[in-house]
Amino acid sequence: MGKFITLEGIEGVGKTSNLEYIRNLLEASGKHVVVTREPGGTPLGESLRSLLLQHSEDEMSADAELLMMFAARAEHLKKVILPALEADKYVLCDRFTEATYAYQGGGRGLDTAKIAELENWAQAELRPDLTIILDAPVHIGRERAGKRSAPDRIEKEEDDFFKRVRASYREMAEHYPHRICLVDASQHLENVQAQILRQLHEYDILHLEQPVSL
Ligand code: Z5A
Repeated sequence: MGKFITLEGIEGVGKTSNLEYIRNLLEASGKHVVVTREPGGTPLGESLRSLLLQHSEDEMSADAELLMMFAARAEHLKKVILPALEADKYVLCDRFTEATYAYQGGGRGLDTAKIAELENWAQAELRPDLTIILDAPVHIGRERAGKRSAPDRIEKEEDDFFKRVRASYREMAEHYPHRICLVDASQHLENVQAQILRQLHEYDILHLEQPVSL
């Protein structure tokens, strides 16, 4: 089996920027890497992503949002993630189920037991080998994201929503330290990358010849 690495955090914290950095590190160490994202990663998943993120006159219910995230995920697992892991590849995914706990659980207030049921159904035993949560205060993420593009349906939420999302991510890192780590993403990019490199080493994803110092 390959390894499954996911990147998480509130909007604008630098997931896209750091995904490329991790891909380069893994490829330089000879791994076959599949980079993908959620919601998305398959034709059906990308169609669901458009439905989930576009604005509409008719407000989407939180339950419909949750189920669409898992519909996209079930397709993604079957068509992309599991075949790649079975072929000993490294799967690097921009968001996964921890985003559902943070956004639909923390942000929308849905019962996390419902999310856990769907997680067990869609994924069985599968959990990421490592989830890196890029953590930064909401105003920093929003400021960075705002410079880049117009907000989508979820990005339109108030700051309080994103504060709950962030709190939920931080709780997950506390509860599952064996597979989830927190990186301080409020720092300069080089510093964030140095922290990521150290975590990849500590979680046994990457074997470095030289020790890394921050
Ligand atoms: N969602 C959900 O609700 N439930 C789920 O189960 C899943 C997802 C899977 C789509 O996510 C939405 O789906 C998301 C959660 C929801 N909605 N929200 N919010 P997405 O990942 O596609 O989109 P996003 O969260 O909006 O990410 P983003 O805006 O693309 O941000 P990012 O990838 O983390 O950041 P970035 O593009 O790499 O960086 C933003 C800017 O900051 C850019 O100009 C960088 O050059 C700059 N940057 C990055 N790092 C730094 C540092 N360290 N210093 C200074 N500037 C920096």
